[in-house]
Amino acid sequence: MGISFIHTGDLHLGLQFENASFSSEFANIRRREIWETFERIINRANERKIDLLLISGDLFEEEYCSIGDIKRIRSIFNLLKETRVIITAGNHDNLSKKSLYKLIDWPNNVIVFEKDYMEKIIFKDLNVAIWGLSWENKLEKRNLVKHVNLDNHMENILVVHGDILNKDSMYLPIYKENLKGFDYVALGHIHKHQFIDKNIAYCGSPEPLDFGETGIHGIIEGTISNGKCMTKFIPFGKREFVITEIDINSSMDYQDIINSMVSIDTKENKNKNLYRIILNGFIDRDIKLNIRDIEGTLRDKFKYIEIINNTRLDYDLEKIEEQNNGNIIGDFIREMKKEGLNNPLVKEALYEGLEVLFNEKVRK
Ligand SMILES: [Mn+2]
Repeated sequence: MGISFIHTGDLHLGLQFENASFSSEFANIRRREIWETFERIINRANERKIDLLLISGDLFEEEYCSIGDIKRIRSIFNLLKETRVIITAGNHDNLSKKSLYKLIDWPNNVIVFEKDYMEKIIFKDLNVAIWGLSWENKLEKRNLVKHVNLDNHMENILVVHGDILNKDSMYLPIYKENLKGFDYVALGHIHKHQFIDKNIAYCGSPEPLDFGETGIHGIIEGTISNGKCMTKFIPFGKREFVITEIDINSSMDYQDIINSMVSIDTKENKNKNLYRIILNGFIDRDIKLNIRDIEGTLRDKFKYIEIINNTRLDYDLEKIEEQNNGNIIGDFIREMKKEGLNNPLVKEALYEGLEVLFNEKVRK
């Protein structure tokens, strides 16, 4: 016996990615992929005959969803054969008076917490009490997760969206000392998965949403049997966001620079993941990189790539010093050389100064 569960949340279905760096075309692709991953989670629950699907808030983006989207979520939940769904609303899908949650009837296997105080739902056949509460606003400074008396003859699970890392948070601060006795606490809000304790966890967003969410994303799967909770993080995201920095130096030619980017990962990963490449260092001033051009060139090698150019144009210092003997530029170079150009900070300062003196800034 025992209970099996999948813990997910922070899907943000319907998100428009207005703050992300993608084109609207890519935003559309990404939005579709989040729907697909939501369906994959449902399929997995069916395949593994999971008892409980715990959704810890931010299932959808209220602002961008229509009633059609909510009906689509319902029809996906309808695919579940044996799994019961327990939903707590977060800040992005909060249960305000005009909440989309309230506009449709949910199937019998789907329960949404409707109050902003601790309530429990009991499934007698599973011998489990599931506790939770939902947000009613976009901000929530109150500590709503109060200590509750648990029935120790049952397993007890808490599902909630909030911030356990900061007691002064505006995003529903949660005090760990109030969580004593729960067999599992399913948290939402922080998009990077993490175990606060072995039975208290943020599942993270199953599909990362932007370059602020690098690393592997997925879901948490677990079982509870006689008060013993076992959990496991399961990588489940279709793609990862990857940020890589590359050091360029002035001996590299155009093709070397292109190759340095192409060689950052395997072909398989480049077809799967989303890359932001940051170019640092010094670049031969005759090369004249056009970053948008390079992104275009590399588009057939990467599923998605964006380049940030932080390089500086290299200077022929000997020649400039000679040409400026006796004026401020010549003096400046000589003084900085004394400081030692092997120190990257000194070289940085010299180039920064020369760019100002020559009145040329690198075009980014
Ligand atoms: Mn979220």
